[in-house]
Amino acid sequence: SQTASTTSAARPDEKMEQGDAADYVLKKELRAWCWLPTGKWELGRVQSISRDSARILLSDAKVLTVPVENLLPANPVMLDSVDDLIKLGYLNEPSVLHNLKHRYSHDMLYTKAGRILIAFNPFKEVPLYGNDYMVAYRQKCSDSPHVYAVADTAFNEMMREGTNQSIIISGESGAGKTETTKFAMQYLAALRGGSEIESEVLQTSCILEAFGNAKTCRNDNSSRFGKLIELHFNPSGRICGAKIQTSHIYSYSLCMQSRVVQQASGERSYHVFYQLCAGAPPLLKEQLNLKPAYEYEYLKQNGCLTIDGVDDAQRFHKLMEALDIVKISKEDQENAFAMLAAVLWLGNITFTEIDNEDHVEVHMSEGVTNAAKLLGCEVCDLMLALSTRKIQAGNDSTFQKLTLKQAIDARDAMAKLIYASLFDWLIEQINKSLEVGKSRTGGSISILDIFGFESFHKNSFEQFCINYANERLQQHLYRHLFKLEQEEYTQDGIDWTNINFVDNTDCLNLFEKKPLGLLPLLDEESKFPTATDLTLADKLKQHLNTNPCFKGEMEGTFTICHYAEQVSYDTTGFLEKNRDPLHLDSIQLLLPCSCQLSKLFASHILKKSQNPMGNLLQVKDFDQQNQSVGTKFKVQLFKLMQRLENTTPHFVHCIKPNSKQLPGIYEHDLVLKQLRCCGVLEAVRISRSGYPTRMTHQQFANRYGFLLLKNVASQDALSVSVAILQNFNILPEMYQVGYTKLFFRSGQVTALEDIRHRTMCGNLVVQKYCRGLQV
Ligand code: AOV
Ligand code: MG
Repeated sequence: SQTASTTSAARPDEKMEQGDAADYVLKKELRAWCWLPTGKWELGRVQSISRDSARILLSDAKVLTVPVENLLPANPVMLDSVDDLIKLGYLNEPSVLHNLKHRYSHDMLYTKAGRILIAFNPFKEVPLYGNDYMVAYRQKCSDSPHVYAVADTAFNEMMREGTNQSIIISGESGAGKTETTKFAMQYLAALRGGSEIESEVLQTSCILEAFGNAKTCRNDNSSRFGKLIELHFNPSGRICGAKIQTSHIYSYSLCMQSRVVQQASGERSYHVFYQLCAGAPPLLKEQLNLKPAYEYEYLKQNGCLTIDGVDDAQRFHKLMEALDIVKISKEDQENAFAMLAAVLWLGNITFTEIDNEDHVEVHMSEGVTNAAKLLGCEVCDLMLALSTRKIQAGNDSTFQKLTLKQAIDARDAMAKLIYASLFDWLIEQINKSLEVGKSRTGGSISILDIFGFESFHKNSFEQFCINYANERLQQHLYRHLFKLEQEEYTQDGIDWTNINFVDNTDCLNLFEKKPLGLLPLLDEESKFPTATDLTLADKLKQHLNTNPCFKGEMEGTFTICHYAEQVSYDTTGFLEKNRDPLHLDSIQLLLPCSCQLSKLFASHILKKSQNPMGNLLQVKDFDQQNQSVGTKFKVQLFKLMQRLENTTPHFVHCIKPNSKQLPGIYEHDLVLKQLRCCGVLEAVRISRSGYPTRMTHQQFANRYGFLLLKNVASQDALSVSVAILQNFNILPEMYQVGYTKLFFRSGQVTALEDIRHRTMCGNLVVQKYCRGLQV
């Protein structure tokens, strides 16, 4: 049996007694330190163990008697700050959390969890980045986990094997995905850097953030779109081009657009509007009749116009510089700014009632005149388009007057359509400028930065789509982790058939399965003109209530059991958002405009909706035969996943340590929730059900060989290893011997470490030496 001195060696100031921990494995594992479930997990010292309860001493000197099965074993102190969770003898939740907290409080932001890199957001500047660090990772002088190391691995693998790589960055809003993406890009651009294209690629972030990011209550610089950046390299490892894909993950009527016309309190519209108003040079201001941001309805409605510590005017200058570097012509830049100003002026258009049936006409104001001028149309045409609907009957057309609500919708729809088109157009221009030349490419690295899993008080169609995307991404992660795990076992010739593995296929089926999945049922219901959000909820409940991932509830709500957590959705607005009706009168107005971009946007939308024969549809043919938003989103997602499927993935998961966006605060529950969400614990669990601890024969023999107390120097590493395993009674089901490595079940090495400690004990110098070592 264990004696007190053996395990407390790591904490020499403490003495402990331990009862006879004979056969019961858990008792055996509860050698000295354990975790108690006291609301949150608390570290305690085992004083004694009786038949089924244990006496535990807490840090506040209280002693509790607790049922043994409620306790979890804690790791020895030497494992307090391992840089890979896989090295922890015990992989239980509190041990993982304790390790991460310890590292975070010492500004060690990065920790590996097997094949996933965990990245904490410090919410402050930390000296971990910049040229010196990049050089250190490039020259392999540092082996502590870092996003640079991930980028380096991806790069080397691409160069060595000629395979395309991907870096998949996940995490909840404000966790640091976009910043991490930039660090990875900077590293890859610096590897063989120095030419023009690298700086062009880096400047795209500034442009994308201006047009696609906004202040939300969770993140002052929240990406409201998903992006996949494909960096192409030539055979010598220099970046030779890049391609950005954005439309894959969001769609026309998703959150991206509604922000243009409306924001929740404490939030802003897209940065670029405020930057333009604050920073446009005098001449541009005059051309666009620009006013300060507080003059525009779309910007001023909730009173949030600035962000602490951000100078919008200065950002605008940066933006113009970036547009220059990416070689967007001055003319195109001015056209784009004109479209932004047009959107702002549209928002200032008001209506007056003209009869007692609530019909309206456009109130003549500088809003209409400026908007018409910027769009390149006649004022009267714009007024007509915003207050009437054209009805085509044969060759005749009549105009139906709009009500106030319809007119406001028409105005906002036009603003949204222009902004979304502008965003797409801008990406297209950037891609043209970064296009990979004809030269042979040596491979690519794609970096994915999307919006993370969301669960709010009230969850709507946006969250439904975002969380569905995250389910897909999660499956990608599961499949690869498991596949790679298997490969490692197979390569080393060990038997892996007894490893269980659970994934989220059931939940994905709930979304996708035809005809009775959430998306097909939603599409079906969207086709009925008389359907409502309540009939949708009923329909889902009727068909899906037997599905274990689904719960139909009262009053138009339902719950999905996601891989991360249960989320309850409110069906209000689902049908309308899924149908995504296009505002034809806007297109009809813009098509003949004299302004180049207005025309282009309108024809683009028409072209995108070509009929199956490939003929361009006329405006009059263009009706609701459009694909639904849900289906479009799914198709985009599949295309995106296909691109990732042919790459070797590297996973980075960002963690937000607190919800206050402040440095130095570690909110235990928040971190735990994210770890559960992202599947890190799940990934760790997958490893645990396998053989998480690996050592080469040589490493093992070197570390424990002296315990055999006989001279083994002449023997080969494998024989020494086998002798150790036998001598110390490691049960055969607890390890496997591979061709090059030994694979251990969780906790097994901890037992050997104990013996090693005991043997080396009594000598404080040695002890100190051991504590400094990271195993
Ligand atoms: P996100 O991309 O994950 O959120 P960001 O990358 O925008 O989150 O990070 C949010 C903020 O955290 C940044 O603006 C920085 O102030 C800070 N931050 C993040 N990472 C670091 C770091 N490594 N060092 C210093 N500061 C950092 V969203 O786009 O909302 O899901 O949709
Ligand atoms: Mg982001």
